[in-house]
Amino acid sequence: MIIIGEKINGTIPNVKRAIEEKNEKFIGDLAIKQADAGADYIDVCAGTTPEIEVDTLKWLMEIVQNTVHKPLCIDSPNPKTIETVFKYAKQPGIINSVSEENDKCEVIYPLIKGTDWQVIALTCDNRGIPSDVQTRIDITKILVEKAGNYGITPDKIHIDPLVIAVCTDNQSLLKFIETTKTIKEMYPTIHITSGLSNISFGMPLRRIINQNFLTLAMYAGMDSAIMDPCNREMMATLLATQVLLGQDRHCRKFTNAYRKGKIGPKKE
Ligand code: THG
Repeated sequence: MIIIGEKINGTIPNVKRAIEEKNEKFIGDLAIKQADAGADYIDVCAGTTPEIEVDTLKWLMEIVQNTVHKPLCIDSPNPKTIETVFKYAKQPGIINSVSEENDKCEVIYPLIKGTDWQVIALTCDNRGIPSDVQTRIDITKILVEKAGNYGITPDKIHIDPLVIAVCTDNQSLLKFIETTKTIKEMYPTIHITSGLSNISFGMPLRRIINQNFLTLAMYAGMDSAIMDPCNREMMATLLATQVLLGQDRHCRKFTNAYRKGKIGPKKE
């Protein structure tokens, strides 16, 4: 599993405050905690008004890069913002994200052409998030085909099928699974990613729903997640699922995480 740590996001109230107060230590600590917990990439999202988004992202990127050696996942709905801050990244990471909305692909794909950068591609377009499987597949084909025009191969792409809250559509997970399986059949080397908390909006006991979503989605072929690696129950679920799916030889990752106190009882 590719773990993208989600905690440096200006839409989270205490992160928003740290950004306003220019609290470098708070942001740096979030980077360290996530890296220690097992994040492969550190997502940075300003979550601010467009006027100060570029400056905020640059500031976040600099702190993370001066604190940990993990690559970034640059998270902005605005491709122009990503284009502007891209040059401040010290090593290739992930762009979050492109989609079939407006000219996103045409701005982002040339930027990462010929590099080791990866990209998250959302299955939505100017009509919004599709409620059916077929439209998600159709959009995926276009996103992958356009990437190919820039020499960007499927192994560099993480498709995010944009899971809808299950209280809004009780077929939501089943559609996600069908989408995931079909895309993996079409492009065996592609990655499938998702946020883990969208599924449970509007529900009680969200953590239980999110954990079970992770297990079922991994079984269907999801191999990347935007998540809180400091959520110990979620990490235990992730590692246990890897064991059960034969993705953890000799159960080594699971037992090592347990020995180090990263899952199960805390060790000091
Ligand atoms: N897809 C893609 N990018 C995304 C999302 C997605 N970026 C933003 C978002 N969704 C993922 N990021 C977050 C960040 C924080 C939280 C949820 C999603 C959040 N955090 C709580 C906190 O940190 O306090 C609690 C986390 C927990 O305990 O699990 O709610 O879907 N491509």
